[in-house]
Amino acid sequence: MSHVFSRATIHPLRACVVLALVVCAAFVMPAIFAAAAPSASTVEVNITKFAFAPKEIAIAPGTKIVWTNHDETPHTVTSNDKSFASKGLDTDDKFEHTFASEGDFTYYCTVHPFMTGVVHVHKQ
Ligand SMILES: [Cu+2]
Repeated sequence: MSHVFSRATIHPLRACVVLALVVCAAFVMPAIFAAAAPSASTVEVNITKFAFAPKEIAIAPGTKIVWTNHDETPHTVTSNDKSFASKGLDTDDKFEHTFASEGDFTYYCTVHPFMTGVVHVHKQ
């Protein structure tokens, strides 16, 4: 009886170790590979207090930027060369764009043209 009991108490510990290894393999290893290949990443830009934050950002080609409007006021993300343009973004709305090629891309909010930002896309 005591033999069964001790197996029952050790087994969850083993399961815990296995779980830790699985978590390590599932999350830590991809993170290491992702750090080695930054071209497939996503970067967040916040729209808050009538400004893009960060206003200026440098990324590698292939990076996706996700803008999120945290203001109570609608804003847009509109590039000066019209290569990308969001609809009017209400509170908590998101807009994303993947920058495939190198260059400097300036953008602004069509509702508030004083709101400007720039994305520098260069191999890093
Ligand atoms: Cu705006």
